[in-house]
Amino acid sequence: MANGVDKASFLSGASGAFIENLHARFKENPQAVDFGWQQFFAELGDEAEAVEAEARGPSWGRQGLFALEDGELPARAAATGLEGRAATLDSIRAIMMVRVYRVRGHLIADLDPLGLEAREYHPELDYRNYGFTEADLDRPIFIDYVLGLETATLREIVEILRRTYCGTVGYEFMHIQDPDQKSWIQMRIENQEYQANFTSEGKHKILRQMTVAEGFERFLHLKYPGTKRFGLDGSESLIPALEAIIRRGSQLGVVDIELGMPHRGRLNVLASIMHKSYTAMFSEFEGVPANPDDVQGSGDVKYHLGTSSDRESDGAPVHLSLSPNPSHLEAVDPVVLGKTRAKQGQLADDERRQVMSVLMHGDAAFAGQGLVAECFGLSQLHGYRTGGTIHIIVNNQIGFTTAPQYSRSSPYPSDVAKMVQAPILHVNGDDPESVVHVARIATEFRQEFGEDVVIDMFCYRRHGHNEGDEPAFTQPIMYRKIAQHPSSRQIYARRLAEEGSIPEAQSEAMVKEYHDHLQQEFDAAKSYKPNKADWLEGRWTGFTAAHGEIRRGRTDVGKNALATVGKALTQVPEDFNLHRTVRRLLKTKRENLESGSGIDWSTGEALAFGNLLMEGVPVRLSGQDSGRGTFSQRHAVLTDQTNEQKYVPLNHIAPRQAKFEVIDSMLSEAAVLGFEYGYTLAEPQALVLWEAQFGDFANGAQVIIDQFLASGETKWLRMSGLVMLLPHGQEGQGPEHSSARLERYLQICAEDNMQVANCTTPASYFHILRRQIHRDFRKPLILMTPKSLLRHRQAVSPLSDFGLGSSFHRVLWDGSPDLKADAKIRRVVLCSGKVYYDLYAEREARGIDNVYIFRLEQLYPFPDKALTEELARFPKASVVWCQEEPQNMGAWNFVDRRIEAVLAGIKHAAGRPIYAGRPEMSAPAPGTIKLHNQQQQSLVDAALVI
Ligand SMILES: Cc1ncc(C[n+]2csc(CCOP(=O)(O)OP(=O)(O)O)c2C)c(N)n1
Repeated sequence: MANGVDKASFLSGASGAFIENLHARFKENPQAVDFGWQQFFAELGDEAEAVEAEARGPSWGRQGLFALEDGELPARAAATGLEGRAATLDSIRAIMMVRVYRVRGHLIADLDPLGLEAREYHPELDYRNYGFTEADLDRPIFIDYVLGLETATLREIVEILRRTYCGTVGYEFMHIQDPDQKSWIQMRIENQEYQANFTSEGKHKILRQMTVAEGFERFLHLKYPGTKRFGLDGSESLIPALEAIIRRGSQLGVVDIELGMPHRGRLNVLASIMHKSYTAMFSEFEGVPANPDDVQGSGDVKYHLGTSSDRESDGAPVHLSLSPNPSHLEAVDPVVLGKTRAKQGQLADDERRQVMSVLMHGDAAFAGQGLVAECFGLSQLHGYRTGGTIHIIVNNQIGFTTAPQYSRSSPYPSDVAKMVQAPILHVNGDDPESVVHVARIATEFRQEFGEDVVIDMFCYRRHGHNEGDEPAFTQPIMYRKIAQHPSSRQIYARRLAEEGSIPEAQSEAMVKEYHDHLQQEFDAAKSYKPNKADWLEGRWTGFTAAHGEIRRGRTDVGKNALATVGKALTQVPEDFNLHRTVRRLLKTKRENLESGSGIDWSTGEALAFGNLLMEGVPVRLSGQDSGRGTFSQRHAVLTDQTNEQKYVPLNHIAPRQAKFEVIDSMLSEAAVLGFEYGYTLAEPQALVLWEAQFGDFANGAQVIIDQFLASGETKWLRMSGLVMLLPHGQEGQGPEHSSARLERYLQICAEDNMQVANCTTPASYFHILRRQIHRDFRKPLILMTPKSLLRHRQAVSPLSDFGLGSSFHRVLWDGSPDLKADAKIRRVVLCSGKVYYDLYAEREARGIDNVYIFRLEQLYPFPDKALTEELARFPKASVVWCQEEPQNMGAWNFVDRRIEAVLAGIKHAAGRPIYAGRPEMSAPAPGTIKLHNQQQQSLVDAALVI
């Protein structure tokens, strides 16, 4: 600040005492002043003493100011010359200090229940830093209603600031650029009307909640010592915080809260907030599975399970849903957001005030997991916004054994939330009233502004990471402190007794009463049997677990419906100024639809979407650049070339159609895929698709694929009909634009968990998409999608393949009319995806007529029945599996033994398939087109040459 300062003019101002004081501090310790001032004084060198004297100014000036009586200041300040200027400066300096308290007060707030770090002093929060001295403490200063007062003594100002900004709540909100939001928060903090004043009934409620939270953990500790429960011990105030959010939310119109949380305190939340029965929970501790025996699935550990509950808050119904989650910290966040968005759609909650997400986090995970930032990134985007999430960080100041200084580079775990300028409310977990207070502010903020807000609850973890873990191996000092530290409930109960609100005997009776209740439930748990699994309810009523072999569903569509959609696809409003290439594309599309031939991939897709929309099924497609399509193929959103207005043909088919949403997503894979997966959990009646830019990038979302899509149904009895569109194929584009890693998906296929397909025709694609909806169960569909085939002359379908009587086929026959009779076929080539067209072209070029090519349109569930029938036609032919992927990738390792089993089943002479494909490779594709072409040529050669 002092850099470049004109010394003369500066010193002639009335900032003398300020500079004097600063210089004195500089002399004592140069580091104690701002860097700019350090430079300033250093530059002055010997002159400094003289400057100080000059800065002190004429003695009469200061005396005059000190001589003021209370209340005289403003008038005198205005009326006088130098005195007025000095008084004004006092005001400015005091107001500067107020401002700095707003910015930095949290740095010395009493946040840590353990008091591990000395946080009492911060130089910028010292009044001396503003040119005041002790002698000024009782001098009145005109502060012009800042802090609600016209005039106050310095002592009063400091007291108010300390109380407001450095108590058991530390506020971070000055980074917010929106003036309305900032002043709203400031008002909630500074205005006396909004302070946390609890009635005796309110205090009683909080104590009761703390008693339940603590009592539950203690009871489990007693009955199941050393069993993992990831207890809430040390962070019990989470429970009153959640209760406050539910109550205040309900008062402000919330009817549904979607919750997500990690392991810590989950059982407590299940019991205390979700009201899961104690008997059910105790019986799970005894090892009884959570679901009845007749329900399939491998289940999950108890601290991952979710549940939903219908509660009442002051007579108003509130639905709560806690999502099940994997161990992977923060992975559930986008899933919860997607669920919230879907539910908002169902309630037509366009304002997003009725359905709200609440996400709980550990401090280490919040700071460390990139998904948190990705979710903040989604929070205000048009396709993904959910009206603001309340985040609660259960900041127990440790992550497993890792101390905060090793877990993050930022001062607080919450700093990542500043990327969206969320207000951050740090609070001491040992002060449950403050916790409830900030929970209310957070809820009100969310309802008022529809944006994210963070509660960072400082607390501690009484035991090890889990209850069998010894924390003193790594944090002996912290744990010595914790051992001596009374529980949050004890501290609160003592405080209430001291202030005369609730006598000690009463709070002790509360503890005993709750313990006795748990004991009764514990006794009842011995005979408890789960009788009903909580799935296929609500929106899922009428669905059933997948069964049987025939699963085509009715996917065909009548001529008229096809024509109606086709017309809408190729029409734009008269005055809409299309790009000429797009105009040409639409023209060709129209001609093809009219002639009933040459339907390409994107038209097949649009026909699938459009007909679903006409049937009342919403379609939601999100992915990077999905509106236009990565390969300029989709053009689902048309752009007027003069004014950039958008037109979405699929939303103009018929007046009563469902809505088509196509969203160009944020450049994230994990959060967006997680979001869409969450959407499907809440909305089985919509077709939801996520599209990777190239299939290669989907591995950025591997956690969502492994932990949710592949295993969600077996672990948690949660079905999903999500479609993943993954552009895939060897086309010489190098290692990162060639492979969707088909092998990865096939490797995690088991127990009928999902479907993996690689379609070769637009009609096949059309039917497989529609099949997602026209069945009474849901399974994720992993679909390899084409790139060059989007424009391949042969990769087209006649309109009749979409019409009545048509359906999806897991195995497609050879398309050539020029082949020899079955008995003369010497080789059968099995393949999947784009390589079919390479094989076909080469076979034609070479005039080969005794090689038959089958396409496996679906790889899982494996079409063994269809293959059995088809391969039996060629009992003497050799059988080849041809793929363009390297041998250690693609479908080979998956189909190899399955084809062998089919061959064995029909006693086929071939015995087992021969491999024709790329050799094993570490990167999925070569980097040069030359090598690509060589490899492609030789694999096609190997497949065709007998
Ligand atoms: C993605 C991921 N990586 C690692 C782990 C292993 N792990 C489980 S809990 C934990 C520490 C979490 O610390 P924090 O987020 O502060 O929560 P706390 O357990 O302290 O409540 C770790 C590293 C995990 N579950 N998920």
